[in-house]
Amino acid sequence: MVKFIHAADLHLDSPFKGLTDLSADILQQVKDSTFISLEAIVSQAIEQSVDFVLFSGDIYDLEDRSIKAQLMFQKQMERLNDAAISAFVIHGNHDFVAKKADHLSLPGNVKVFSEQIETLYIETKSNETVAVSGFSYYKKWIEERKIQAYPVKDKKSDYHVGMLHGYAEGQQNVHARYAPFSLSELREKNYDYWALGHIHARQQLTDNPPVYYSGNTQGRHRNETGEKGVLLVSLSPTDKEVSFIPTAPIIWENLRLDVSQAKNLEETLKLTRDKLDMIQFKRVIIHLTLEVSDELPSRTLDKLKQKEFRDILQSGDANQFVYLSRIKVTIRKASDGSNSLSEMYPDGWRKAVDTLKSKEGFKDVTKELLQAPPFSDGLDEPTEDYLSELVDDAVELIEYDISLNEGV
Ligand SMILES: [Mn+2]
Repeated sequence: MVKFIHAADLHLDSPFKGLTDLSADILQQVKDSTFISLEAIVSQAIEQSVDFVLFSGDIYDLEDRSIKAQLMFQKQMERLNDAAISAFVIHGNHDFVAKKADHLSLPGNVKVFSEQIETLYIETKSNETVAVSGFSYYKKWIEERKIQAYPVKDKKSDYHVGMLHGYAEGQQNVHARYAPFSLSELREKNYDYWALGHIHARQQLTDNPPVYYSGNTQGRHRNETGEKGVLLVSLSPTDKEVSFIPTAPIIWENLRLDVSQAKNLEETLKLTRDKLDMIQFKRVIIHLTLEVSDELPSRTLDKLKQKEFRDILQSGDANQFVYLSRIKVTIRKASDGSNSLSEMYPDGWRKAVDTLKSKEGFKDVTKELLQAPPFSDGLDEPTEDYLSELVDDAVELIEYDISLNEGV
């Protein structure tokens, strides 16, 4: 049997910009979170007594690796070395190996793959041989299908594992510049496991052979929600087992709370607090959408939108906290919705919203506005995330919320 940990996309020393109103100790906890997750991964590897750990790319957030991140990785690899556990590392598009790079050294148990696809061998505790194939990025973009140069399964080894930082066809096409591959190309290699990196949402692509993105090890913003960690993999000639181990100290969530039973400020506050108290995670950053009653007085609505309301709902210290990165207030319709565009024209409405959320559609609709001053000079193109949020806000306004901006 071979037992290993599959980790990817650690993004060590991610900057976590924009969390400006966090208290200093919580902010420090957030900034340390990628390191704390790595420490937890190594502790798990030792506790589970694995044969090796795979790091499938984007270990560092930037190719210009911060000294702090290098020191931390070095220290954790030394812990593995002391426990006689090997580590295999490929570098990805974020931490590609730059020309004339001058990096801190790593202990002898760590094997870093080069630019060319290589196959390295390791013997397990039960004296079986495992072949591991992979390559590291030496530039940001790799358009060629590197998968084609991977060798087929080495028959002399008991197991063959592939490491690949790249984009599986069928995912969003913005990733096409990242060593693209198809599932059938992976299958042709006849490996026993594929340890993928690059996509930050944990997912299994197929069962036979087991092909997984382990996802990143710590969420970094509101689009990287839920528990994050690594996969623990055991393979034997007759069995395969893959299980998730959470290692991220901080969880990001998008939470929608229906507090429309509340008819005044006091009830709204109490109900929101009660619901936030039910959150199980120890340290959580929440993008909160509050669905409130359309019977709430508009002055109350204004209060809910003030920073003060957000401040009193937040609690905790670095060890345990609920932090609200944003509260969006939306009015839940009590009426029959007969005036609602989305109910009168469901298909057309959905189509309009989707069109607006695409970059081209948005450009087209806003071109007259944005091509005139002051917007015409040097306004950055909106990110997909920002665009989507902007359109959501517009939808809320059109559908429910005209009263929201009263008195602002
Ligand atoms: Mn990544």
